[in-house]
Amino acid sequence: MREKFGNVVVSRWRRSGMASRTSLFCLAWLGVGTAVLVLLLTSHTQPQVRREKGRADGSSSVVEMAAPATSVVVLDRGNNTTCTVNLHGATVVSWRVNNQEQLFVSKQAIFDGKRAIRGGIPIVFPQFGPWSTGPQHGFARICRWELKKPPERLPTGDVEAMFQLLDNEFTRSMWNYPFSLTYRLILREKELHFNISVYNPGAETLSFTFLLHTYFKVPDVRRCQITGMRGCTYIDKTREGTLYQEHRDVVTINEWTDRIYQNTPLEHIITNVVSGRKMRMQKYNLVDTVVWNPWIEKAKEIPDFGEEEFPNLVCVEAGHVSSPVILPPGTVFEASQILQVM
Ligand code: TA6
Repeated sequence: MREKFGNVVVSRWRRSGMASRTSLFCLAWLGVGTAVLVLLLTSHTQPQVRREKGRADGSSSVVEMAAPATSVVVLDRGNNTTCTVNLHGATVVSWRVNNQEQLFVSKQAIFDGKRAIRGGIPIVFPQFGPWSTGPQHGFARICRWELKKPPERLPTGDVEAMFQLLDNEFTRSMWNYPFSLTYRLILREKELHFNISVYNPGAETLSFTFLLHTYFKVPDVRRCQITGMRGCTYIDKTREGTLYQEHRDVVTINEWTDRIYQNTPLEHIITNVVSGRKMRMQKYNLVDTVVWNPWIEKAKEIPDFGEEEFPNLVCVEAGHVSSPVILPPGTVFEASQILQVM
């Protein structure tokens, strides 16, 4: 810009050049300063979260926490109906139906990517209970699973996602067999569907037990009733594993309860779950049902569990545990569970 200042013009330019270089310099520093400020601000308000872009239809988001210990996958069906899965154990840590949480997760639960998560739906495989070559309830609930298929909205409006665990050095150090464990979840309006398949790609027959260790959130476990156990035999782990037969139409819980009901029917109804509603559990190829509540004394022995929390959960766990699944080479074990809020 030529202005009639003689060399001033130049200098303005120059000055203006100088001025513009100085202001550019300041602007640049201002920019850097602002960026740092924003970074600082955002890093404090939402620590440790980097949200990857969700699908256009909003059916999903993958949230990666800074520590690789915790990655969660959110299936979002809309209408405040979501299912959140932690890749640590492919543990469902939340199932909200119209914004009502259906699952119990302890306030003392530890998310360190090492321990099993105390609550939600941990997956028990390949060993239910104490294990000579590995941790109680097996390694599936303490392994990091792969997100095989990110959440996708189906033509029905439901949202589906798939998770997978393959044998690795860690699993083979306890159970030296190749396997492929796949877990497909479908989030429906008032239902959550679980489809499990275990494939044996190896040359030897596999023998394992499997269970979905579901922690249902309840206002007061003393008011819950569980149907479908009448006539079934059960192993009572509170009485040295003695075998008994259930004579009641509905099972109620008013003390430490830890029972493996054998050959149970395909369906159970649990009453007085969240907001007094009923929960239907339907299961296929999961022949047993474990019922557990640690009550007062046992609750004190569990480090990642609040002593006062025992009234607010009931574990009703569909599984194949009282006898092992025998899986010859090249074959697949398939099982499923449907939870429905009634
Ligand atoms: O499924 C019931 C049960 O086997 C109980 O015996 C109790 O040990 C519970 O599981 C919790 O086990 P965990 O290994 O998660 O502490």
